[in-house]
Amino acid sequence: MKIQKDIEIIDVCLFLTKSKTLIIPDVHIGYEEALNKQGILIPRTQFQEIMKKIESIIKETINKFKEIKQIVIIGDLKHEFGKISETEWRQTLKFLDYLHKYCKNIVLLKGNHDKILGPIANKRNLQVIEAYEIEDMLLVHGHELPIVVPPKIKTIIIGHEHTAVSLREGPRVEKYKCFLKGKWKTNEKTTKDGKKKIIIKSRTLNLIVLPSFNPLIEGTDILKEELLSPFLKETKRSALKDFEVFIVGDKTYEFGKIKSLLRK
Ligand SMILES: [Mn+2]
Repeated sequence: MKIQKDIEIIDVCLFLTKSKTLIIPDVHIGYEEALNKQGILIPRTQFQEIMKKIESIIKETINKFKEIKQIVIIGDLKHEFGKISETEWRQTLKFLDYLHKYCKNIVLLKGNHDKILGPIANKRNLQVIEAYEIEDMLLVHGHELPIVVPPKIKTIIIGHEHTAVSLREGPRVEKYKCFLKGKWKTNEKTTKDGKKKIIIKSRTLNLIVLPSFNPLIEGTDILKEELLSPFLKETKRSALKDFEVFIVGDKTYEFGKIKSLLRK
């Protein structure tokens, strides 16, 4: 399904059809291990599920669009803060090597969980960067606002928030991952050029938010829970209600605006 001109939703990923770029959101490899360490015992099937999911997404993308020229991992490839466990090393490299079979050009964006992703990236000669520009789009993880948004940028794409929504179906309430699309305003800024004061006026850009990739992380209910990303936190509640919701199920469902979900 198309979320915006030249941007397609493939499961929990986005595909930029012009540059043939696949954007992969928060994979959080090692999440299960971290839960296990906290004493929460769950079967360790997460990585198999992650691999199954990425395989199906890559296949679907190639079927529809023939090739993938570039892959951008939009932050939080791995879960644990601080150190890298042996399992994480192995699984993260396996994940990257799988992607590399289909696409030689992989870009790693830094997430808030990626404090020391560097050593893993070095092993595969990849660079970890803060932000990535493609055409008129700026890709960032979303835990921090960008210091500058270049004038040519019209759309910002982020992950981090793990957006989801709870829907009632008869007596059951089920949580679904979802994409959000809305407007985001940059802050007005004043800088100086010598003695001259320059005011950079506020601009309104398109904002697209991806859900989490990890099957174990359903995410934050955007209708009920507190939002994390400064992109969404700083957007007024009233403006947030105008964001459009795309729900990820057996396929993508266009659900209209947040305010229409609130009435249901
Ligand atoms: Mn994050």
